[in-house]
Amino acid sequence: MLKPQANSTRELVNLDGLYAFKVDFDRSGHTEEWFKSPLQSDLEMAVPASYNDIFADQAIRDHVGYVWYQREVRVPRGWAGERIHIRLDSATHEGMVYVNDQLVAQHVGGYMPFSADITDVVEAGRSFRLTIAVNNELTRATIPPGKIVVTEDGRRQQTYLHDFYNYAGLHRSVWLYSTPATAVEDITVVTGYDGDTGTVDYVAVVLGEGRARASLRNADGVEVATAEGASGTLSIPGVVLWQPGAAYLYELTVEVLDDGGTLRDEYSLPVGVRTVEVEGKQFLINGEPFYFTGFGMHEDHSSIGKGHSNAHMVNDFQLLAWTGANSFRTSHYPYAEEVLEYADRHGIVVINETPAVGLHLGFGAVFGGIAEKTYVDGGIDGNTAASHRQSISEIVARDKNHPSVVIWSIANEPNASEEGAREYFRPLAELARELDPSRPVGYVNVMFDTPDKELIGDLFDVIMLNRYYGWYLNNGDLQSAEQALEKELRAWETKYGKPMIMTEYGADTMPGLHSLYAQPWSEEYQAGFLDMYHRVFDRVDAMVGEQVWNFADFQTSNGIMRVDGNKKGVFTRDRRPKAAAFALRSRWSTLNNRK
Ligand code: BDP
Repeated sequence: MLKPQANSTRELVNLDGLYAFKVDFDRSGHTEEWFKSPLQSDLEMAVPASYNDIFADQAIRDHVGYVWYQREVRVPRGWAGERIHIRLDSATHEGMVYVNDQLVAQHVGGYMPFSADITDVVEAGRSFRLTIAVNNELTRATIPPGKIVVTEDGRRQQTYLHDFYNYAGLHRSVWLYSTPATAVEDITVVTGYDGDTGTVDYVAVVLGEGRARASLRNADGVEVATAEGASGTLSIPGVVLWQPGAAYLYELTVEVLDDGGTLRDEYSLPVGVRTVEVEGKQFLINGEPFYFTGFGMHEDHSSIGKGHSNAHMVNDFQLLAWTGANSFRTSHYPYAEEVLEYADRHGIVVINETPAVGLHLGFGAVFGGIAEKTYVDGGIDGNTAASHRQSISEIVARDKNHPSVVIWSIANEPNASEEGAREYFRPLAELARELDPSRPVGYVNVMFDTPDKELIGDLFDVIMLNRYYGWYLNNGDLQSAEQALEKELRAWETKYGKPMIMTEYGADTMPGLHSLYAQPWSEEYQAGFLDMYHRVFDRVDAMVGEQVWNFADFQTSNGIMRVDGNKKGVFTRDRRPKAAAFALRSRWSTLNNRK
């Protein structure tokens, strides 16, 4: 799944900006065929952004169902004879794309790109009406799952078991692009090294007839290796490895030539040469033990919600660097591709997570409902599993070539102790490994599924734990929390003997609330809480990483446990530091990142 690019054989037009916008309150847009004429609405909506917080209208914010976007698009004159495609970097959670009167693409899964070849329905030099219907509904068959309930007075409400607001809309860019008839359709690279010789194994999928060749340039633009054919190995004498904190990228270019030697297509991809392995209780990058420091994050900002913004992204990365973080987890869904590209360029290590969050129906009780069984028909069942397979396949297809990505996290806090968990997860773990044998695979474990109850850890390479001793348990009593935490970590170490990462630990904190005492919600309590965890991590051998929950405060659904969202951020939602940020900066900038 190659990201579109402009080069000597391909053109790219960005379609971000303002679109006509209409909320489908009566669910009549499809029957009335709104795509066939200009949308009857005064509203305009910016792309990319979530629409929820833009309109000062509760009905729009709470809407469950489709919203419609529309604009005119002109196909460049010079594109005659080329294949023409439309691509949405995401539509949350379902997108239906119409070119004039025709449906050209439909995709479910809110955090992944999809595209359509529209060559046959558009004309170079002419314009067309682009209409996109975006649906925010979540059901037990979607990833993440959710459930729509109907109130007594007939209003539909979206419920879900994950702790972040169900922002929706066109969160990422929209593109029009051209490719030649003979084209590079996909590239997969796997890197390695032997001594100071690096290797880049590449496999290209080529559409149409042509002779493929590959070349590799170093960061100075000097060609260092070439190979003939659609697949092969490029060797790099005196390789410079991609290292955490010291990124180095080569550029791989795959070209397709016709019989006469004329260039038909080319595609270039940044490549970082590095290896990732699990050995005993260690996590190795380039053969050296790596210790993760950083955060679980969210794509979340005020006004734009989950909309991608390069300015906010750069600011978030700068704050990561300021704290001394070397990594983050894309909790709880794949982030915009720009985020991974940035991490590639700056040597930040990523745990890349699918949107499989909320697969624990026992959590219903926590969110004010009832605790249900998870692995039953109509619960997390075969339909959910089919979407989950799609999520895993798509995240690997999109992100397999990023050196920054070192672990696939295939789920966050699923029920891992109930009957059915093994049957559900075994094929998914196998699928992830089959699609990408080059990276460790894990899932993130919830606090209820302690090592005495948990049933699936042996299916994975790393143990990733979210723990809240001192918050949801032992609230305000960090001494008891410290003992309980250490006891549990040692039990995991004994049970599996695998590398362990604390993927979440944190305390809700009101900025500006101070206390001399161990008082939950105060800035001092958050700092003391983290400090306690760090003491324990430093005593447990198998711990190979710490990622605080969360990087910044973020919006959630309503509930008595949330005050305008989740306040476990080390930064506020507008990215001001709480006291804990300084404490982390002091630990992480002095901590030797290799334990
Ligand atoms: C965990 C979830 C995370 C929540 C966090 C919390 O993985 O999404 O936001 O707890 O409660 O259950 O703050």
